[in-house]
Amino acid sequence: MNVFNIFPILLSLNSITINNNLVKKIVFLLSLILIISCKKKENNNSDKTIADSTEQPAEIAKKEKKDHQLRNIKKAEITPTIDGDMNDPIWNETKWYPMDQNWIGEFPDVNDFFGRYKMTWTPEALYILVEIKDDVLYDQYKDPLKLWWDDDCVEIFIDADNSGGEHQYNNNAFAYHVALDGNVVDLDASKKPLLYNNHVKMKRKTDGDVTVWEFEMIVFDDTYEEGKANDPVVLSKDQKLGFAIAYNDNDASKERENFMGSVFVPGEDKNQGWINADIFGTIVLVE
Ligand SMILES: [Ca+2]
Ligand SMILES: [Ca+2]
Ligand SMILES: [Ca+2]
Ligand SMILES: [Ca+2]
Repeated sequence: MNVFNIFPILLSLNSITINNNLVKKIVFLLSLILIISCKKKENNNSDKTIADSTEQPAEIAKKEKKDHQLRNIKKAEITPTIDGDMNDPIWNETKWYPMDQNWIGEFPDVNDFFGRYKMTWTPEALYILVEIKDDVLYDQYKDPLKLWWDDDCVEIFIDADNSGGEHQYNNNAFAYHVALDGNVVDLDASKKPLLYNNHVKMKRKTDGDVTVWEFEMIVFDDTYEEGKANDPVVLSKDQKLGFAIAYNDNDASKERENFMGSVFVPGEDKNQGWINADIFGTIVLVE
């Protein structure tokens, strides 16, 4: 019942029987309720005004990478020797992670491909040990800058500030393709492939169908400019980086037969690592 409709009723009651003082008290009480309810309404409105004024337009708000496959990476007290041997102390203390995500091609059987890796760090670099079982090592193009992804190669994805986002023709992140002969290739800002052999050092040893690849990777962030003097990122405890690793396997075909990665990629198109750093996992450097 509307409060205003009560007043005439009360007044008519007054003229008939009810004590005048009592009516005054009731009117006072109802007025008080009316004032309080109006005040409350006012406050609600002012709250909404504040909320509206602080809302940012969607395009201004920075889109942040959502961390996934969050993993702690242990520091090496003794820097591993890059020689393709896994007898360094740190490799005995760290666990294997699988390269079991089918990014391109049919899921390979264990004789065709099996891959796993370990990681560690020092302030100077990231170190990666990769063990690959691949029946045929294939290097059809001797020119390292020709269709480099169609030869057997390990591809290492690194995003120094874990920003995620697009990195196809910029240095927001890197996708280093490391070939059997140790050449390191990625696309640069001019949309051309470049050798980055001074970013990643690799030695490998093959025994039968198993190859041990050992990497030392110096990390550069998005301020990197080709041809200029660039300071590498000094790695430190609690630092977060975007990371993924994959293997392009070709045994005798014109194009790569499959591409096996370390991280699940949602959606139909799994071959996104070379463009989109959002799909990288997140590593945290610990001591
Ligand atoms: Ca070693
Ligand atoms: Ca194979
Ligand atoms: Ca970045
Ligand atoms: Ca192969």
